[in-house]
Amino acid sequence: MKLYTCARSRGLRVTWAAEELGLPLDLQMLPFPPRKRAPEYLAQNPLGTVPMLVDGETVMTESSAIVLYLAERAGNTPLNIAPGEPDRAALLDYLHHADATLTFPQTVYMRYALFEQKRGLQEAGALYADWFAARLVKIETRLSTREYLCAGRFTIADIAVGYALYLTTMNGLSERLTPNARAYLDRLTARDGFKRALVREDEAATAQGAA
Ligand SMILES: N[C@@H](CCC(=O)N[C@@H](CS)C(=O)NCC(=O)O)C(=O)O
Repeated sequence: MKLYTCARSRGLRVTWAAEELGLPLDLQMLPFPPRKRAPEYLAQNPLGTVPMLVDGETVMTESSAIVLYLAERAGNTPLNIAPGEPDRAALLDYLHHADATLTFPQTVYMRYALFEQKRGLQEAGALYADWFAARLVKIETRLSTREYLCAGRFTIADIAVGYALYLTTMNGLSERLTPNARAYLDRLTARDGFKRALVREDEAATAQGAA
């Protein structure tokens, strides 16, 4: 399986899941943003986004869906929750919540408040930072009685949501994290699998000239 990605992008969900699952992944590192710095990538992925997983005829461009695909490919793993098992619906819910509700507003904030300041839309960016902070309520409440989001154990839902929280450490929004979310992020980033994923991405990016 080939993963086209940029270090620390949403592709980190996939690199991290592969480490936790013990699955081999051929990392193809790209400079960020690929649409500007690796335009030849558009021939493979017209969106220009990362990550993109290529597994034979299978091509996927949604990080949370790729993580579920890897868990299913790994077979019987405690990182997944099988159909019919309690919290299966919660797993699906948090896999989508991770990107649609917790990552998306941060990307709007980053675009308008940090990257494109000349367009005069910083206020819109700041409003999306507030929007993100308000949306933390769902995991903050859930984590008040749990260490992990689903099934009383670490699962791919934690990888998907964990990346959304980790993103705050790179974009300046970590001060907005609520207490349970912050403690949860600390637990997740202390995992060996997470640390190995960071090192793998950095080493591959350096070796492939995409740092
Ligand atoms: N919903 C997609 C979003 C993919 C995405 O937008 N990735 C960002 C990096 S985190 C990207 O490629 N940005 C570059 C661009 O939009 O040109 C996912 O979860 O994988």
